[in-house]
Amino acid sequence: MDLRQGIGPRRPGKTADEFQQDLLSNLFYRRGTTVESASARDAYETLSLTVRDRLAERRSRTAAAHFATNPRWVYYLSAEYLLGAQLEQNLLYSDTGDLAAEAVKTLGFSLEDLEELDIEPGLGNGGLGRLAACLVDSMATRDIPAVGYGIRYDFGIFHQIITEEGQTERPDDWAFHGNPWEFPAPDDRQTVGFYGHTEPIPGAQTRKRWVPGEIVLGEPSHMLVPGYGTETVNIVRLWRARGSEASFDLSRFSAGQYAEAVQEAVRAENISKVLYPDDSTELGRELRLKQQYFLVSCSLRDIIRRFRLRNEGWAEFADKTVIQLNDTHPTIAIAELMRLLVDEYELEWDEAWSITRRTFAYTCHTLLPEALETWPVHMFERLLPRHLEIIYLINMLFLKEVEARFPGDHDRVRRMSIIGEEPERRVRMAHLAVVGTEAVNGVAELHSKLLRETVLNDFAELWPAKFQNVTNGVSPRRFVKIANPRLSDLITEGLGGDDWLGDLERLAGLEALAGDASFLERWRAIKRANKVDLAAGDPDSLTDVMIKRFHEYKRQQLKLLHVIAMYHRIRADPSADWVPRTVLFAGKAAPAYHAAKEIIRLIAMIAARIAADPVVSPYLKVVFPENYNVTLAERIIPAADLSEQISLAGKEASGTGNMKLALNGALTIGTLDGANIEIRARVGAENFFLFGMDAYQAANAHQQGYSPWAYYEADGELRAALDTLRAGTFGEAGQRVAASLLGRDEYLTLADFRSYVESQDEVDRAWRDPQRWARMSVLNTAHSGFFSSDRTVSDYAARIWRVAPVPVPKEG
Ligand code: HBZ
Repeated sequence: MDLRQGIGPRRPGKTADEFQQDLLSNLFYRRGTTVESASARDAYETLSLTVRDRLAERRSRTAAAHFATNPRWVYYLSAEYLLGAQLEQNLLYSDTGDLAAEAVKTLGFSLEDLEELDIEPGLGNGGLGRLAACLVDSMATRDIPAVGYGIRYDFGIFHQIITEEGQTERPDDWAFHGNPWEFPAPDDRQTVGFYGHTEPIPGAQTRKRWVPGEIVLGEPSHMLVPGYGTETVNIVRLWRARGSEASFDLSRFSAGQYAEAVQEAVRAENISKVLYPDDSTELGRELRLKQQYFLVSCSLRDIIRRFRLRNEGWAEFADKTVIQLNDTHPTIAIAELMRLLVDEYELEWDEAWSITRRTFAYTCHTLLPEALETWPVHMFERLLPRHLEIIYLINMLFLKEVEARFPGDHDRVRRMSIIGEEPERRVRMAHLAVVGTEAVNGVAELHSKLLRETVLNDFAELWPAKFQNVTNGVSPRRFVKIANPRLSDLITEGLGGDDWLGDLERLAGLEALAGDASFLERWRAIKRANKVDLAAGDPDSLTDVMIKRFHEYKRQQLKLLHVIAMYHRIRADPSADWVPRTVLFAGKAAPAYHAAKEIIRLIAMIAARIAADPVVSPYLKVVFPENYNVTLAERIIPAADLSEQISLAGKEASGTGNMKLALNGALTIGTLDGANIEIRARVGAENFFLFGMDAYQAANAHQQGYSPWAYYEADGELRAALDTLRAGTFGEAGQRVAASLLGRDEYLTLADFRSYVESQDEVDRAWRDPQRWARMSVLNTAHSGFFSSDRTVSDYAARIWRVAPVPVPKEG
């Protein structure tokens, strides 16, 4: 007899009264305070717990359904997650927004007051980290049994401060006040080794014993990831490094050596102390490799533990498990799984390799050669001696395969090796990722094509079927419904229901309204109201936004040349009928990326100069709201008229900001790069401002003797803009940016300038006809349904993961 039959936790109620009661109970019993003395933070924490309980109930049913089904699981391994603020999302996903708004009034606060206190776990740098968050949202929404694994950094992406001097950084102690959304799971902690040496095992061939020199504990906690319009609640499990009990040296402490007593524990805890703030430039620091292995080692043991709950042996492991590697950061997992299977579980090499290869899949997010991770062999050997041996063996067997297919092609063998020899021996993580997985995907059509044709060309020739495309997407819940409630209401009204939030292609129904003058009028009024809320500039001006990380390939400097050209034009003819613009930049630069920080400094200078100029400032304003993050993006995107997607063609893998902006009715000015191409194909060339060379022209330019000076000489407006910078009108920052553009101009900014300015003139012409602009805006939203991350997840599920949804029964 099941003693628990009929017994279980009291389920959170659905009525307003029950919500209210739960809120008060949580205030008394979990927060330990009273209505009379509750602070705003008490109220926020209490509300969060009350909402969390509703999701936790669904979580328990999800776990039961998954356990009963023993399904194939998706494990998403990512060093970064930019989850965004949690309260509004969880209110929406638990359908308790109205109940909560009523209930918190009894504590003396409004829901808006409490949302202000909601923190953002900034555990990522940019697009790659936010994509991970959108994908876990959509996996839950599509009822896919999945766990996201990551690192619980104590300090997330730095807090950015903008002054006239440019960017300064402050640490981001995001969980300083605690994190009510997190469940610690100390019983599932794991032990991770580093350093040390390997020993042969008598009689064994490939098996070895690894004796680590340092032991660190990984302690997990998880955050709930609810699906929208479904019962599923998945989790993101984040690991935090801890010293073991033995790492505290009591004898030293007793001798008064306090710092020495804790030094080992501090060393251990440093592993999850801080997120590396670089995107796409590798520093090659040992601590980063340590972080990567820490994530991988904890997660793989957890995955195996979970597999073992329902399965025996290894025969079914690869059928029940797919592990998606979010870029190369977790790629050491391939060697780690081999080590576990061969050394610890004593499988034969070939069997272990067959399991490993069938288990993993790899997503590449870049084309920049400097962003392809490699590690010095000597560092690898010191930190992970056994893994290096395993990689050598993988490589030897792999290169034999290459030789057999291409006899005598030694150059190809050298190019494809997992170990690069020049200028020093390094482990090429992307090669390991391709060799050790079943599928490799790029993140937009052009990107996947260029991967096959360029950086991974040799591999694509060897294994053409392995290479796939899965175009990125974004969560319509966070980036339309939550970010832009006014537009969401109008869309729901226009489409006669809110089904579009779970089936974004339904937005196409808006096309029928694009000719309806009163609908267009309301559409415009919403954009204006969103601009008033943002309060960045005159709400009647054209709000022109460039929001993304600062990187030379993204070409914020091209936008600046256009700003300077506008400045000159207005000064030359102040009484002409100029289209007023508010140019908004937001984004962070890696603290060590000097050229990018110089561009930020220059923006700050130009913004101040224009603001002080009575002739120009009525028509042109440059603003730079500091500390761009998911929360700020949710305020800017709904207010944008124009979306700047102006990277040099062939450099931006996909972009996802481009999708968020188009979905919110911004028109794109962009190059034929990344997902811009797919956006343009869907919204229509007539509703997209295209400029610039294509990826093939760009790839050949330098080889064909590209000279920035030739463009300088030939184009008077460009020359005037550059001369202003060179003259020091905008300080040393301006001079340095000009010197870089007239030096090598790596990203062909000058070559695309004229075409960009002409396209911007076209933007002005379109803006002068408000009806036309509004129509184009509606059509952008209407035809961006493809860019839902729900669709992205369905593509992964069908083409790469081969997983089926597991529906979770409703409360019964
Ligand atoms: O991934 C971005 C791409 O630049 C962007 O085009 C794409 O849309 C997005 C999602 O696929 N890549 C990144 O965001 N990369 C990183 O953040 C990064 C972080 C640490 C690294 C390297 C890259 O060491």
